[in-house]
Amino acid sequence: KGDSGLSEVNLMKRQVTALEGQLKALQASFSKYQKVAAFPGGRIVGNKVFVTSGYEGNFDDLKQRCQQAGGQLASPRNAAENTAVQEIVVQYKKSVFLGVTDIQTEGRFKYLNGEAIVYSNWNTGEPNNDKRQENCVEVYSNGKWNDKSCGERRLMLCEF
Ligand code: 293
Ligand code: CA
Repeated sequence: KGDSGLSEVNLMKRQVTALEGQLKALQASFSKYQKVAAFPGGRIVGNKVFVTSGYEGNFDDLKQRCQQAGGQLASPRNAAENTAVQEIVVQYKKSVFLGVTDIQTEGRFKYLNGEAIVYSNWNTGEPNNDKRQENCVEVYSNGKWNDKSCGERRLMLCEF
């Protein structure tokens, strides 16, 4: 019986470590769903949740507020995610700013982490950089994208 007690302790230590990992993942997942449950404008698409509080502001303001909340501005990476964004635009009757800009290099739209966009849904004739001052992206109620001045105020939509 000498070292069997010790190995049982080691086994339990491993089980505790495994449970700690599972608990951490569960807590992260739960905190996302809590955010959706807290606001009427939440959408769940796969692993991602989109949440708005109804707040409106310019791009820098919205970007900072999503970050502060532990998320980032909505950055739809496929048609299903874009449809979820569109539904929220329709529900609130307000267009949103995406976490997509060509601030760094005109005409090259990127996510906020600097990655080139992998999906887009530009309206016909967009992006047109109207008056050479449109580096942000808004979403219309038909789900189509328009580049727009970052100084405009739009609905805040964060993703987690
Ligand atoms: C121009 C031409 C319009 C277009 C508009 C937007 C502004 O006024 O057709 O809808 O620009 O691109 O962001
Ligand atoms: Ca435009």
